[in-house]
Amino acid sequence: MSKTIIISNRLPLKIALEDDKLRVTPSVGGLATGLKSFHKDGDSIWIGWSGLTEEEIPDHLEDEVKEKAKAEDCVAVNLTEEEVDGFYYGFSNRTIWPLFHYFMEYTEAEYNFWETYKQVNIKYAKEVLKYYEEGDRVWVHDYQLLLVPKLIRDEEPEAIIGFFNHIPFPSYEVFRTLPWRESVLEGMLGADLIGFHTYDYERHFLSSVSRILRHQVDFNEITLPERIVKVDSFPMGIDYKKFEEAALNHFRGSEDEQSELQRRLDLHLEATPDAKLILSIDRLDYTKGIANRIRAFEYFLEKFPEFIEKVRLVMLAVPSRSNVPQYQRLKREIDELVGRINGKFSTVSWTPIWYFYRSMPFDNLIDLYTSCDIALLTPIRDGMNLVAKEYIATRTDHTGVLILSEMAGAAHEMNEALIINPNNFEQIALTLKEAINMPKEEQIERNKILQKRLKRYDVEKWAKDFMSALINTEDNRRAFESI
Ligand code: ADQ
Repeated sequence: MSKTIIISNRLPLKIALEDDKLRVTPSVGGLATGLKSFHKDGDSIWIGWSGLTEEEIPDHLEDEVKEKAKAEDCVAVNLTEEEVDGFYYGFSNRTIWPLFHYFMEYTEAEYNFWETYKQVNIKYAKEVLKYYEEGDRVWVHDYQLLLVPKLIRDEEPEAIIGFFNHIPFPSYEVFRTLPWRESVLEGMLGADLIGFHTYDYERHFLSSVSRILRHQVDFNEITLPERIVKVDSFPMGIDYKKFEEAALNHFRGSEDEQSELQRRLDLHLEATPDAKLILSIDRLDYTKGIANRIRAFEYFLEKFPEFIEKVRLVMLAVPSRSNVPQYQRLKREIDELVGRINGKFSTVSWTPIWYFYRSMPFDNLIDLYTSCDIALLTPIRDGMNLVAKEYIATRTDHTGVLILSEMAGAAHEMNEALIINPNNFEQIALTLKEAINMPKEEQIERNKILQKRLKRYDVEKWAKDFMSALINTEDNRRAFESI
């Protein structure tokens, strides 16, 4: 029977070494949380890196790493420290990530990064080829593995290969600045189907293919000499039921079962019953607009001092890529901004910002989603943004207001949210005021529409849509061969 081979940089589980023992935890991040349910339910194996470098794994635990991965239908790719540096922290996160998010001033064109990226992509492709059998479908994910589709195609010309890009694809004018632009496009074109979150990213990609490689592009099909590649948008959904169910259970739980975080949130609500909690959750990343958000919040408190002691920004930032200099600088900037604003506005009984810099267990995420009246998500650029969708899914009484940046892919599907430009502090301040004063009936009306849509287009539907489009490309191939 044929299977699906999922391949991504990281596995959905993270293996760490503690006191000479292996500890397995779920991976955090959009791709892992989104695809996990598809992987669990279907006949698939998942190939990716476990999080431990070759140097970190003691010889006597090598087999155990493989077994731990296998127990979850996963295969761990071994990477050395040097490979992780050049491939992951280097080319992926210092070249492609900033470039694709329009942070050109952060984009480094380092030849050594590119060389390691190529080598590591070959390593991933080889691992896939070990498990590939005729009739299998291969689904490659994200910007760390842009060359893998072609590397597999070169060895298995008949393979059915899909590629999904989880981050934006930039406009041609930005993409063309990449020294290795041809190789990157050719790598992706090894796939039969290339998916993006939005129509805009799809158009940008097609325009780069036609202008850089000069291939014929008709609507959303690219004609190569030997086959046709289909390009389409598949906006990724969330595991809606999981979030809805978790929120419902949360309200059913007794006081004894409450987390410390929930007790603190409840204390806040008791002490200031008419105060509003404003939530933000992101990986600590410059694309997420965290510093902008804090500055906009400062502007809001200055412009509308009547809200002092009446609002609180609850900000969860998950540590991410802390080896990359820009992330270290951003961390310092945020620490300083939070300190300055708390110092400037705090009263004896109130601090404007509660800031958590850590990863939190799932239950605590639910505590936050269900307790906060407003979610303020202000990315400067974001492929999709699943947090926006998760917040809405947990609002089981349909209240709550989502303020969302127009730069997030999710904004295309969430028109009923309050959409803002993350660079416009004036607009953010006015929108925060609007959100605080929004009547319950209006909140309910907006959220019911959003919930209906998110429930229908959940992650399962997303994966199924992508897979059926991938299977349909076989027809394309037959049609092409008969010409
Ligand atoms: P990310 O940049 O990681 O994903 P996002 O889509 O918001 O961004 O996903 C974050 C995920 O991590 C959410 O599912 C959230 O629940 C989870 N998470 C956040 N904080 C957590 C914490 N403290 N503990 C546990 N889990 C936490 C990339 C792209 C996005 C795109 C996704 C999916 O950058 O634009 O939406 O992939 O394609």
